[in-house]
Amino acid sequence: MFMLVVLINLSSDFSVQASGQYYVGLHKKDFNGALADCKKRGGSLATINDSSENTRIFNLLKSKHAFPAFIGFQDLVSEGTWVWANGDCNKYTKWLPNEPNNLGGEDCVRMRNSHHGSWNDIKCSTKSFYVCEFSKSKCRY
Ligand SMILES: [Ca+2]
Ligand SMILES: [Ca+2]
Ligand SMILES: [Ca+2]
Repeated sequence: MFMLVVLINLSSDFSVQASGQYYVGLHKKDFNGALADCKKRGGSLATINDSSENTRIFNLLKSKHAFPAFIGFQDLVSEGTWVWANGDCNKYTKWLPNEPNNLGGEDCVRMRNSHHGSWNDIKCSTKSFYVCEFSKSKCRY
């Protein structure tokens, strides 16, 4: 029922995917702004649970020309300890070669349009596209 309400609320928004599981933010925001927008919509920044979900989101972002885009992965609390914004304990990662490198202090993550949607850590203040997800986390810390 809750999901239905979300879908109705978002139905007028041009950037909602038909399935309603994800939402691609096309107005660039920093990480905190992106996360707040996802929560306002009833979800969180996307947690990528496996390679098939990475491919789904990669294809979705490709269709919207929305690279690079924030996902819900960050090491803000403890440098080098990466956690998902929605509390999911998922261990899947898809870092680009030589990433994460924390170059100048990078604690947030964007999916890039290279290496089939691989990830790079980036400064959280970098305004970017972003992808929200509305499904529940599969597990929690
Ligand atoms: Ca997910
Ligand atoms: Ca970092
Ligand atoms: Ca980096």
